[in-house]
Amino acid sequence: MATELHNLSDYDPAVTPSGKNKRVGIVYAEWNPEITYALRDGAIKTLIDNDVNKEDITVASVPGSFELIYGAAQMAKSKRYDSIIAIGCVIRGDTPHFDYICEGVTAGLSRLNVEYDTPVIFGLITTNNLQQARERSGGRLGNKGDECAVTALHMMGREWQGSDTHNED
Ligand code: DLZ
Repeated sequence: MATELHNLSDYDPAVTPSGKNKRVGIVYAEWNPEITYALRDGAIKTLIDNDVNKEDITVASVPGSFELIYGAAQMAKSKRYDSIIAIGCVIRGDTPHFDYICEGVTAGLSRLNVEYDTPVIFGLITTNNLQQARERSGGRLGNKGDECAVTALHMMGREWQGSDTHNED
């Protein structure tokens, strides 16, 4: 989450795993395009900056954030990706059923993380107004797309069945 002390675009390249030979699917919502296009472009740039080949990034759009669940599920079922980033933006002031959409997308994407072997990264911005969304999509608080890309790199770079995740103590 962005705070006054944490910029979404800040990360330490020294501890960020390389994305070499990794394949990433990005699904983004066309609703609030000013925001979601900026998030999408931030994610792509950060992946490429960290060695993911441009050809190994597949980008698909869906009409609104609710459809991110279906889009991400199709990508997960294909088994073609090492990680999937789902990007959307829901603005409370413009959305009478804000809570239903946010809860639906959160529950749907969470479920995919349990049902499939591909990590799905949560790139849904939920804000009270457009200004807050702008601040998180390349503005004052950085770009959540960057944060999602770095999170994907970490999730793809870990060894889940090996000793890496086991603390001997
Ligand atoms: C319908 C709707 C509304 C009112 N607001 C948003 C929004 O702020 N952000 C977003 O991504 N999508 C919105 N949608 C569209 C829904 O996500 C979905 O596409 C429709 O309800 C059709 O399933």
